[in-house]
Amino acid sequence: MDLQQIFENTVVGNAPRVKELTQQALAEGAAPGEIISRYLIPAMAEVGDRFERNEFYVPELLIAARAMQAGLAILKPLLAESDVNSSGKVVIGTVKGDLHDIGKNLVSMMLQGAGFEVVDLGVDAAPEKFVAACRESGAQVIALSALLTTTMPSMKGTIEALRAAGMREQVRVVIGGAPVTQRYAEEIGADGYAPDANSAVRKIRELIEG
Ligand code: B1M
Repeated sequence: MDLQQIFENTVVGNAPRVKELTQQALAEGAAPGEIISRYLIPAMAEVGDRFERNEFYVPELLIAARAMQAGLAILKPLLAESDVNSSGKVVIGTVKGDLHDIGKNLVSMMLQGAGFEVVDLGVDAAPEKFVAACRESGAQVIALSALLTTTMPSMKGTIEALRAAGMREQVRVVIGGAPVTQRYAEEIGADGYAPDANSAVRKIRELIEG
């Protein structure tokens, strides 16, 4: 089959077709990681470009995102199968006020695939929720995702909440998301920044291994 069809059907938001094509691609031997990095992620980048050019509006973004999730839902268990032994515990979430979760879900999946235990708080997660989840789970790392410039300050808020709870020394904080940069991580006192899902896994492993 022509794997490019996965890209094309994701861009136009045809979720049932993306599901079908993803299943077919796997049956024909395509690697789950390749389907994600070569077709699903570039499709969302294309959708973002069309949005910026005023060729797509919010409804198109939404249906494209649903189509991508349809593919990811099939791929997720396969990534988790490559699990070895637990590499550590991570609390992940999209920060308060922010509803974007595709990138965060990818990072979560890659972490699970790399053998981490992941507590996923979903979207719109307040600083106190991260602190409580860390306390309950004993996680060594918090991974924060933000896609909006207006929600980035909640990353700083989460670090402050950790400090106020007396937990800053035990928990490392890594941040990511399209508008986030290494410079911003340094500015707010985060322990690391990751531009994509693979580097998030690398960075978190580095921090846990010390
Ligand atoms: Co929104 N949106 N959106 N959106 N949306 C953006 C982010 C935007 C850049 C579009 C644009 O204007 N060009 C813009 C933000 C502008 C800004 O702040 N500077 C924007 C806007 C404005 C909005 C609304 C305000 C629109 C409106 O309502 N008027 C609204 C806000 C809602 C809210 O959150 N409160 C909104 C809504 C939505 C939808 C609901 C329609 C939908 C989200 C659906 C969903 O997530 N379930 C949506 C989408 C799909 C997008 C774009 C098109 C795509 C985002 C995406 O999923 N990318 C986006 C434009 C763009 O990014 N080009 C846009 C694919 C994903 C794989 O990449 O999330 O970057 P990404 O994740 C990467 C890395 O960043 C990194 O790894 C991932 C994998 O490589 N990463 C991490 C992410 N999190 C990490 C955490 C880590 C480490 C790495 O932890 C350590």
